[in-house]
Amino acid sequence: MALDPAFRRLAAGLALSVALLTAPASGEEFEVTIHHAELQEVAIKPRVGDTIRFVNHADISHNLYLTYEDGQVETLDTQPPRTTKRAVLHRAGHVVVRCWIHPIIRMELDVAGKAAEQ
Ligand SMILES: [Cu+2]
Repeated sequence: MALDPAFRRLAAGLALSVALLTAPASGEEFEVTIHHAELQEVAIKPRVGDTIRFVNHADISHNLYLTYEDGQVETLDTQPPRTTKRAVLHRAGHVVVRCWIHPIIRMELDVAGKAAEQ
């Protein structure tokens, strides 16, 4: 079954971009923006307790989920355009962020242990 060409263009154009926001005492907060752009590497170094804020700037809904290294999955539920979802990183290790609706969306990050543990 062939993908609709319009959808194919849309899927290929979806990307995540990342920005580091302020650093409140309880942990840093990173902003990940979902938009139509070239795929680009994202490099953030979050720690346990940090928050990732996902902002949907695309014209379509997403449904992001995080898969932790131990296999635990955290789903952020349906996210309509121009809405924000937050995920607090509660385990160290490798995390993969993907979208149930658009498998092209994928972001990987490594979550370090808490700073106090150093
Ligand atoms: Cu999506």
